[in-house]
Amino acid sequence: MSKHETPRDPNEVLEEYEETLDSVLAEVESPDEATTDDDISLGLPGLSLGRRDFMKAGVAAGAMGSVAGCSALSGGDSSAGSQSTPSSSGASHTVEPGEHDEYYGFWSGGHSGELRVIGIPSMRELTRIPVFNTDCASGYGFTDGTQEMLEEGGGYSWGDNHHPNLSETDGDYDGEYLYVNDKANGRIARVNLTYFETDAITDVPNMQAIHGCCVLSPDTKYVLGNGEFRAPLPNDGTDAKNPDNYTSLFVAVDPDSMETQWQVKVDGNLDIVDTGKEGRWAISSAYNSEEATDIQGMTKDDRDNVKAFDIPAIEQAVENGNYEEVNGIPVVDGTQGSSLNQGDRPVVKYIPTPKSPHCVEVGPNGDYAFIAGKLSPTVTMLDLNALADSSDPDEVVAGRPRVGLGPLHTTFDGNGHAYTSLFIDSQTVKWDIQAAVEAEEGSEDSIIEKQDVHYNPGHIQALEAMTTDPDGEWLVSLNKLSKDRFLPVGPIMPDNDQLIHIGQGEKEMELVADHPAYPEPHDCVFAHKDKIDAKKVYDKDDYEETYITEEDSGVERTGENSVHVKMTTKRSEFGLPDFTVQEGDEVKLSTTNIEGVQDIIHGVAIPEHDINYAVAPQDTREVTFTADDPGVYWIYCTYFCSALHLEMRSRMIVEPAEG
Ligand code: K7E
Ligand code: CUA
Repeated sequence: MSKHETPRDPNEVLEEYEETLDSVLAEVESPDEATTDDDISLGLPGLSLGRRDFMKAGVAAGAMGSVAGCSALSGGDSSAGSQSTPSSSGASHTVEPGEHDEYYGFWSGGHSGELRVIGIPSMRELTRIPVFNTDCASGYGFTDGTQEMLEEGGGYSWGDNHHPNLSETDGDYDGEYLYVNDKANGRIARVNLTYFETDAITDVPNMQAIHGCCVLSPDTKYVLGNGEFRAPLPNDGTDAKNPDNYTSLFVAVDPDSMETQWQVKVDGNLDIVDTGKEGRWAISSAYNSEEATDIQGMTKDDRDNVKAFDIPAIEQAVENGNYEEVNGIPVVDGTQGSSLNQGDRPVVKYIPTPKSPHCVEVGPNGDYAFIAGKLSPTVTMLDLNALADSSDPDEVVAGRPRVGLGPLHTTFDGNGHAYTSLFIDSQTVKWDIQAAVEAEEGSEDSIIEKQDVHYNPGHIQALEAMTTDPDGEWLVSLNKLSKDRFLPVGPIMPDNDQLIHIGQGEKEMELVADHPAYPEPHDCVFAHKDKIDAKKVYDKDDYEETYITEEDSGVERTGENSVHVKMTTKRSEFGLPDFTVQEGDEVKLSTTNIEGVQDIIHGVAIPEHDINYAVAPQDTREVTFTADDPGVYWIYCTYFCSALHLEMRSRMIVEPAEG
């Protein structure tokens, strides 16, 4: 029986809530976490709150639940487990066997380095796309083209992807590409959405961590990246011990050539970035305006400077030659003291905002940028239309509702509502955008309801919320901790992605599903299925590789110590039953899958040579390796392709070198 059919007694829930609160308080009272007797740290570095504040916040949330009889009590109950619950509003996220989901969801995979494609609303994982990692199932990072791409993209074996972004035309997704950052090594990658494969990786010069990443709306003129870590420029050992001379950079990468176009250096750290809808403003959140190197220093001040990058003004500066070239890249000076920031068209505007603010999301019509306070319980709304004439906070701040503790990210339903994740409160708060503009700063008047999530959410994302026309209906809360929600699987627990029904904003939020996620998604983005045209069979015209026919199969000696082996794959044989090379030969092996039928994949595995890769219908893949040791090596197919799959084999015979 579902919890919805037997709603719980609100008093019982309140009591339970108080108990949880007590145990949280007991936890944070341990001496190394408490800053003073009266202040408690809540697990978020640098944050301390008066205990009474915290009690108030907790009780208020509980009380709100009981008054509204809202889903925080019925649907958000922690015993829902890893199953989905039938929805009391009739919203179903079930997708029947054989049916397709309505939306593609693209999840960043954090330090796993991959992307995951998840169907919405079923939350079924459809595939994974290796980006900064290697993947032995597909052969990504092992085949010639992909290995080179990773090598030229810095040669790292891992990356930390946070922010997936879909390419746009006229402010809407065009289904062509997805761009994602590597926070670890300062890279930006591109994924081709025709074949769902990574096709470019750019190792951006002069930058260590690229954290925030977005495309410039409305037509993807640039892929923009935020340098989070301050470092000397150039970082060549000079001035290494003098943090006063460190700097943070903002970068623009060309979406077609994937080449770095220009950078802007700024004061303080950059964090997350999003753009307005008119191609002029890129807004970056920021922390560490203090320019410190330790946590106490970074969180000292009450305000940090959000930066508004004026893209056409920056382009003008580059065109006028107002830059310094560092490692081949034009770097424009956007620091506060820069001459480029003194006139009436500064390249960067600095807007003081409380406190170590984390996210920036620009709302659907491009009027406001929403900047969540992280260490302040507020969201600051910047009026993008007022920005051209002023950067005075009194003139450009359109609203500042008090939403709850630890606000991190905001998303939209397209019907005037904003939804903000509350890391510390473990809630999603829904609020009215216009009401927040009309209310006093710090007022809670705009808040409509709060939904408990489990636990500690980072990003939240509603359907197509980053376009000019969001679709509403579903929202996903990407919760960092799952604690007790799933069967224990050892100490490294999954995250918990929760699906929340929001309708068109007219309904109460309703939690409908829990989905464990392998570490560690940060963000996701959704596109309606009609906007993406994924091919099921390769089109050989899209690739330069030589297509190999059955007649081409054979061994060609290309040098004294090198051979080119060509062979086809089809059910259930390789084009060569065996082939012979000499010890020490460099072997280039090209394989074409000549099948024209969808979903018939063949794998090419060569034992003891560290080789396995997939060849999809009409695709050609190549590997190059050295045949070091004489002997017989069975080559076998790793995709179960037919009833005679086990028999699908070839032999590589390596003859001993003479003498
Ligand atoms: Cu995790 Cu967008 Cu990198 Cu916020 S970021 S949570
Ligand atoms: Cu081809 Cu199995």
